[in-house]
Amino acid sequence: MSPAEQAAELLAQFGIANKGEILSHSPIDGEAIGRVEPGDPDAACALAAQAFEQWRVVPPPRRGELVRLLGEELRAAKERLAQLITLEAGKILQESLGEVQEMIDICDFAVGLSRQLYGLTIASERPNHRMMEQWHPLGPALVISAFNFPVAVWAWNAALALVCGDPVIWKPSEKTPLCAEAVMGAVRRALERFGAAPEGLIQLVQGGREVGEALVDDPRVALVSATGSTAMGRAVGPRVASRFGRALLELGGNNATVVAPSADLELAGRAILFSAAGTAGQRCTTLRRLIVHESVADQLVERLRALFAQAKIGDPREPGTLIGPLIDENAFAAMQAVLGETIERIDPVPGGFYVRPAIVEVATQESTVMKETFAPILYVLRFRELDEAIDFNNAVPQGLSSSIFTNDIREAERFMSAAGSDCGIANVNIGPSGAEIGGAFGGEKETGGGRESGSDSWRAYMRRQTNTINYGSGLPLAQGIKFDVSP
Ligand code: UN1
Repeated sequence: MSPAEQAAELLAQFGIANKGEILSHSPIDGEAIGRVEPGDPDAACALAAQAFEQWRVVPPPRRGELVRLLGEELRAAKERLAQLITLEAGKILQESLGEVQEMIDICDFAVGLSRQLYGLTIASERPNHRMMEQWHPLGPALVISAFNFPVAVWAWNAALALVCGDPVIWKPSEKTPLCAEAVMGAVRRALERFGAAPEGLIQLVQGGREVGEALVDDPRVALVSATGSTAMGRAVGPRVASRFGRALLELGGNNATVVAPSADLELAGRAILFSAAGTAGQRCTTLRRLIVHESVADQLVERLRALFAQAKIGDPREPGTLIGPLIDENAFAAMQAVLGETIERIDPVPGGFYVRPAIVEVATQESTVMKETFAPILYVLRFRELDEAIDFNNAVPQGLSSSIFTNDIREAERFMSAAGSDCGIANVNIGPSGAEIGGAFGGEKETGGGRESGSDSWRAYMRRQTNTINYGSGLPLAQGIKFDVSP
């Protein structure tokens, strides 16, 4: 079945209207697979602001019930939603299933969290005083998501925002509008079963840059959580800051893996294949730089060349395919700009941009090595001392993810220490990609500093209030200040 035929079937099953000005294409063969209507940013913000008035006073565990129902709907839709992700984003079905599972996992996490939005009690320096902090809902949260994780990153944000008491507005990538429509089908079913949720609690606003900018600039949007390129973040961050809104940015990565002499090279090889070539090199956590000890470099690179040559590239719907197409011609052009004539294009399905992942040995890190090219290019760099490897790891402007392969506990600990990797994620004996939802996800420097998903990332979706309560009859002042009129 062609992607267009399969999409028509899936859209009918999801009850998606399939009309409007915005056209979606499948990277599998480049053909159009559906249409959606552009949204109205102003109307969405007005409705979200109204919804906030009601939702913020719903008890958090009750808010969690809505997210629990959403998790159930996603479980029921998992297979079909994964098929649509594969059609529209081009990732292999295994990875699409994993993406939907990531949504289900964060729903489960958020349900538990809905009873654990803890504040502190704090020792007061004053007699008969008590201090505490409370976490209150923040306001409407805007989620800007990228094509490469067309639904999971929305779920990370939406599940947390909803239990935290914030309405959600979603501006998905223009490249993956249908996946968003399908998720909204699950959202609608969950809302129906839930019953009394305010209108406009969860909204989808389709559109391009102007729509995104109008939403980002709207003062009714309390939090802008944006995932995408560093260029996008550079535009969004200052706009939000200029109106004193809150921004949560998850931007580009330029992730490295260090392979030390004691590493299990078989394990490292398999992990590197997944991290560097999986999702056709289009994850923000994709491994882009391999920093390998000179004593094992030849052996590892030879093994990787063999693995990269064996990996089946083709239609991501077919079992056995490990690498699907690049998202579009621009992605191919960006890869070609780096590799020139050496780029290996293959043609399993006419109309799509399919490439063999490339291994490029470099002596130093400069020009394109310092940049994130959203395509499967693995630069290989050799080192002698661990300190040098850590310096290489940290020398790029981005700071998302990193990992080390070693069986030496001192090396592993040094890599994770304050003087080690400067990234938001630092792993041992696994690659830099494929994080679980339980940890905080995000990174430093040009990656934007935001943290999403697990741990205490929920705090970004709430406002903190510090309370001091005097239960005595005196009025002692903080810092022992005396301030009174004499009797
Ligand atoms: C992204 O590419 O924007 O850790 C997110 C990972 C995935 C999420 C990637 N769980 O690779």
